[in-house]
Amino acid sequence: LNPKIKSDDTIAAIATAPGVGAIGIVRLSGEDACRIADKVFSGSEKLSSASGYTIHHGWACDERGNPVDEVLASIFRSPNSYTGEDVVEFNCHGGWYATDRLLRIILAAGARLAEPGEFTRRAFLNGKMELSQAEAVAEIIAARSERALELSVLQLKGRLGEKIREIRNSLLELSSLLEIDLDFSEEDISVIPREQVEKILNGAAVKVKGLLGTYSSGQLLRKGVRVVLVGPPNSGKSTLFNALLGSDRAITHASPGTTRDFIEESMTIDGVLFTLVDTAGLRTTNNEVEAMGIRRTEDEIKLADLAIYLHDSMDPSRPMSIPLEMGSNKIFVKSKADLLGPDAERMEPSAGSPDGEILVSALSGIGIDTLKRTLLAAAFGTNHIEETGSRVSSERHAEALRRANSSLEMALQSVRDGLTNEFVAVDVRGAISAVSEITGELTTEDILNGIFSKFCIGK
Ligand SMILES: Nc1nc2c(ncn2[C@@H]2O[C@H](COP(=O)(O)OP(=O)(O)OP(=O)(O)O)[C@@H](O)[C@H]2O)c(=O)[nH]1
Ligand SMILES: [Mg+2]
Repeated sequence: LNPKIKSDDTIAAIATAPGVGAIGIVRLSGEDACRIADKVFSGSEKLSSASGYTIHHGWACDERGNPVDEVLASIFRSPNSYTGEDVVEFNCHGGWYATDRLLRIILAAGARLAEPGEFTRRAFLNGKMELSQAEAVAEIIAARSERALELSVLQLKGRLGEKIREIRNSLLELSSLLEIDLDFSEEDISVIPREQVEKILNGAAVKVKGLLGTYSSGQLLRKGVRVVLVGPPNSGKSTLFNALLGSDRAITHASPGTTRDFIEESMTIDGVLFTLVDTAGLRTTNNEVEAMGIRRTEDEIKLADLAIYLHDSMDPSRPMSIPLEMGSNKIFVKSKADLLGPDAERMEPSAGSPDGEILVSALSGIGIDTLKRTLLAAAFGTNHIEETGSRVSSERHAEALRRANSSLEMALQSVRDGLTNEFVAVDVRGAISAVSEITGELTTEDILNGIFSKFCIGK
């Protein structure tokens, strides 16, 4: 089932982002990496005879010997490289053209353009890293906040893998005990007492559930928290949006119905990425364009992780009633607190007060910090961030853990129902397969394609 498909091709790709920059990197990996590199490299020494962990200065030249760029070639020898194969990394000049030109002469010299993620896929297939670590590489590249980076780095260091291996090892042990037990079943001896089976199963189930419990916060830390600002026209949504971002991004105006389309921008609070969405004010309108904007607001509420409902402090009408199905997590804000006079500051309720409104003034800044703290608390609970440690942050891992969990539940049920070990063993094997998919002890071509196709070329 484990298609350790190895391709003999030597692959090449640009590893740096296109655009103006000091250095560009083109890398090669495969058996012929040094030989192909030598065809384009002219320096004092042949790269084919260079040893690993050495750097060589020279010129990259095209097939007619014309210099293309001045380069440094770093040599990594199998198995001590990222992919486990021979790797050559050319540092050339960055920019729009130089790196591209170097890649083209390398391809002309016999390398094949790498598929997205193919370097990392080879690293996994050659046993350089677990599958969850390979995924962490892509997550580090995609990280857009300190917390997202932190989480991915922990995964790259193998923290998640360690926990998965713990679970897997205990279940493998149990599985082999159950197998032995099956061999003796004719003779009516039990090698392993039922209580012990139950204890091991419970232990694994607790760990699996523990990991699953970290998923919602893990996912929010990785992807960021989407927060939509909602309220009647003129309640100050756009002004608050700007105040939270600290920039004059959205148009604000005294006339209601200013914002028509939604606008989104990102910010961080405490290293966590938040995407704020400013929307068209909700009201009944005959204006077709405004009505279209309002429909988009309703869509945005459904998409968001959190919704801030604004109510103008000066507005005598009752705060808008919110349809139940809209947005799971709501924060209520009384806007324009400065208009309430000098007492407003004293009236500010503490963060997270149950269904209390937070008094905020986008103009004077009253309540902005409270609102930020409330956003963090609403997304993660009050002591979320203090507890560090690895979390499950990918749907693929969560889905595998859910399967492991239900297999363990079924195994436990079989034990409680007094069924024979045969039944227990089947579900234990199911749970082992599920957790093995996370680290990649068990994998399929489909799983690998799903993971690596999302990578960028050159990684
Ligand atoms: N005094 C005071 N005025 C505010 C405050 N926030 C917004 N306003 C004013 O209220 C008016 C409406 O503000 P916007 O931010 O455009 O309101 P909105 O909710 O985005 O309105 P629509 O886009 O029309 O739905 C503007 O004249 C703002 O200057 C505040 O904190 N204090
Ligand atoms: Mg607006």
